[in-house]
Amino acid sequence: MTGRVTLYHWEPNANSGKPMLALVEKGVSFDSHYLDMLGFDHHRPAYLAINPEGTIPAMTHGGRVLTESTAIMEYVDEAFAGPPLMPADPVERWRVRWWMKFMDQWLAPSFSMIGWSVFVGPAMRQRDPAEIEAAIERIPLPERRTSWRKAVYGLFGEEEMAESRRRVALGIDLLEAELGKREWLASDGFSLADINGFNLAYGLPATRPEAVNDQQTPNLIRWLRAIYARPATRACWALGRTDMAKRLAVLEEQPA
Ligand SMILES: N[C@@H](CCC(=O)N[C@@H](CS)C(=O)NCC(=O)O)C(=O)O
Repeated sequence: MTGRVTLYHWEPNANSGKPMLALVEKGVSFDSHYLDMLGFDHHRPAYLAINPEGTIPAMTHGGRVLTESTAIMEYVDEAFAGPPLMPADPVERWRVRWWMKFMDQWLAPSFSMIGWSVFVGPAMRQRDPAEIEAAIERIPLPERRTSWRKAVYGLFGEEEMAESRRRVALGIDLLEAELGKREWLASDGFSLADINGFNLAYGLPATRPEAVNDQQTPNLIRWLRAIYARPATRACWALGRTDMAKRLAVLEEQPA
């Protein structure tokens, strides 16, 4: 399959950052189409014509439209030349997929709930309530409308927030233990599991310095620094337009 690649993405972060980093690691040139998520760009007709669900990211390759960030990464790895981002060994491939499923299904929603509650919600409450409510009404997926309302009106329950905090703490412990076993998360080579995990965890040394630091989580910090040092990661994070990307600056510091 030939044809231009266009990636519709927000900040290099979470689901948007996954296919971004996979494309750059593979050396695939692509048109970057930045969507301002807090400006509701992804709910406008021009983007809904590409992804009717109105979630980010999406990628077009020639006439194909691809959605779902992890599935897009696997497509990128298989459809293009460049360094392989999946190991050859079946057990290591299983481990990559185990980690990606665990992160996508179990851990990322908890990171997301905390992020939406402490970042998206307060940012939205600075704006005109009528404008925000009209924007929420235009969201195609009912479950996303619910999440936006919970974030904007501060409706995340204490129980669900506590469960999210528990999962993030457990996720940190599991990553630290796994990264004590080998250089990269799922195999001896850099893989899609590392791209996935970095997009989830890169902000932790800045946002949770008491839990993620050289003393308590040396393996996790070593791994984050190693990924941040890769030219592809630098190139990707340079595409960020908000202050979110600045959280990476902590990774410039070397252990004392
Ligand atoms: N499972 C999808 C989730 C996509 C998703 O929910 N993306 C978030 C951004 S990380 C989004 O579009 N949020 C904005 C919204 O729901 O309006 C994937 O991995 O691509």
